[in-house]
Amino acid sequence: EKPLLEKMPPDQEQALTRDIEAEFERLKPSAASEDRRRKFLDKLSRILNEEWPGHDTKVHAFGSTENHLCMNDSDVDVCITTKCKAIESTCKLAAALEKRGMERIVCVPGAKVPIVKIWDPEYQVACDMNVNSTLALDNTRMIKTYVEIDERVRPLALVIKHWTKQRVLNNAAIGGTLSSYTWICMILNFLQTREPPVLPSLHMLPHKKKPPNAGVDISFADDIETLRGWGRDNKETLGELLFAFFKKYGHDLDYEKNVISVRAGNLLSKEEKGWQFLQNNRLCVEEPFNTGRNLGNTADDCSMRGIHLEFRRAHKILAEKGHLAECCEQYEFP
Ligand code: 3AT
Ligand code: MG
Repeated sequence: EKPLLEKMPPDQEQALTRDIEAEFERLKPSAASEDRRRKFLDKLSRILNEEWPGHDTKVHAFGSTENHLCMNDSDVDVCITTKCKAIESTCKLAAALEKRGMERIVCVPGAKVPIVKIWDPEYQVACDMNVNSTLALDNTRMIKTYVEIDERVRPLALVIKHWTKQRVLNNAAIGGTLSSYTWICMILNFLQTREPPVLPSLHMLPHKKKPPNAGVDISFADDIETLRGWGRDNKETLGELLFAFFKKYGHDLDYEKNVISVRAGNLLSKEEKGWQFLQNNRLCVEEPFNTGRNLGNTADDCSMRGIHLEFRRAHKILAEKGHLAECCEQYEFP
């Protein structure tokens, strides 16, 4: 075997950086798509307040609609806050939404966080909604803050997200792979561990304590004005970063030992977390707020082997030819 390529040749790296910038322009949601999402959110709020007036019901978007990592086909994640008991019963909520013209309604009342899934034919958006489960609003605020710190984060993360979708590595629920949220934590931790780092750990920087949400500490440094440009000592280009991302997860990371921790801004060991014997612990990614949870546990050993091979495939393509398009080619099922 040839020795591993540490860095791309400069001309190849510059071409890759240009390809990432161009791909980012293509992936960014259009103004029309942003507009459809906003109109959908207004309509949902109107429906809920007409059906059940006087309960101080509000509609909050979270996930990619809010964290700057939205793509044209992303769903809209919504948290409804309300004092209304009927809305809290997800099945009554689902029935009301059906009456008002929503389609493809799925009600998941028994889940850890009960949700209703709908499709709005008018604005052509899919939406997952929960009621009064606001913790995701806080982790969304964290992702958004990280994305705003350095202007390389958004294009890099969107291109990697596109790669995960093209290679069928982005389906925690049925595919046994990883959710976008898990992928984003892996990207952020990669940027936190560059030398010098592109991103800090917002949990480790000094910050004001906030009151806990459902018993969980939700405070972290979030004053974007003082954080912007924090990573300017790192001069790596988008091409260098993407190449290094695939190299790290394809070749350098010791999956036996390490836990990826955005909270710590570093790698921790499975031993110090007491995670040596968890189920599906091949990939360990600490949830930054519920730190006892491993976001990587949606992938079993078999699908982790597949994901690992995909990192190596991407690294090899970039090392040999540097072609982003080939790297992101749609996976062909055998
Ligand atoms: P897409 O553009 O929809 O692929 P996304 O950022 O919206 O990306 P998801 O739809 O997977 O990501 O998840 C929506 C949000 O739900 C992201 C995060 O705020 C929250 N979330 C998802 N999974 C978890 C989890 N395991 N623990 C806590 N929060 C989670
Ligand atoms: Mg989403």
